[in-house]
Amino acid sequence: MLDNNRLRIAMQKSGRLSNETSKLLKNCGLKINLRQQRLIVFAENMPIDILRVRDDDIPNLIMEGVVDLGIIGKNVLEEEVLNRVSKGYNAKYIILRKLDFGICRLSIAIPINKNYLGLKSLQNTCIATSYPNLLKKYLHQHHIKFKFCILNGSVELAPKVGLSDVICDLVSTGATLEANGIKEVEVIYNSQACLVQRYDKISYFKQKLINKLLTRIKGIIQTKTSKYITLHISSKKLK
Ligand code: PRT
Ligand code: ZN
Repeated sequence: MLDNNRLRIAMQKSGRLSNETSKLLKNCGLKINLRQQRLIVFAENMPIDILRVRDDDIPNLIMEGVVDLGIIGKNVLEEEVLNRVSKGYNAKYIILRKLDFGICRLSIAIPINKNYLGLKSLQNTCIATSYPNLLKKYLHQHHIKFKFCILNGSVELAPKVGLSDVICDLVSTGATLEANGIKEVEVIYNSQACLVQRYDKISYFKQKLINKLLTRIKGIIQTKTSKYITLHISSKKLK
């Protein structure tokens, strides 16, 4: 059984967010060895335990109060929030900070040789996606009725195999769409990795530790986006 007095942080075990997340935690001063296959890693120099899981599990771990913090793409978080709300489950959380990595967008895309005639042309189409809730929210706001077929990966394959001409998937550079003869026509959600805290009451001790981590994270992000400039001038020109 894990010690409840230690802060618990969930991170993606292996995937697009894991390298940046472990770099961030290490730059915060945590002494952790993430090279092992262990699913729980104990920081040696701070009362912090790291849970290494699939990214899709992080929102539930936060909203069920199993972990105190999680580092997760906003796309996965919001998709699960919408899912939980539709089932009547609690879906509360606090975003502490955007982390400036894992930047991507959820977009609707169609084959390159098809004309795009606006959102209305998607009426009654079938759209392949791994994000049915985000897609439903966006299209319902625009009064578009549609069907979706869920694919949990390789969504770009859908038009090639005749599953559906329209897809809705994450895009970062756009290279995957291009390589598969597909073009982006609507951006429906912008995302990046975020530090998320569980909503319910947290002990004073843990909150102090979270605040300390947050101050360090702010510093790390600021240094990443700033440049130090040194220049020499004569003292006469100093003013
Ligand atoms: O195994 P696990 O379930 O933990 O991981 P996963 O395979 O579900 O997710 P993973 O590691 O692929 O992505 C984790 C998170 O990274 C996503 O939820 C996003 O928040 C973020 N992210 C940032 C991306 C991308 N960029 C991205 N480009 N996630 C996926 N992609 C995929 C996209 O689905 C498409 O297939 O990359 C392809 C497009 O990339 P470009 O550069 O060619 O446009
Ligand atoms: Zn996943």
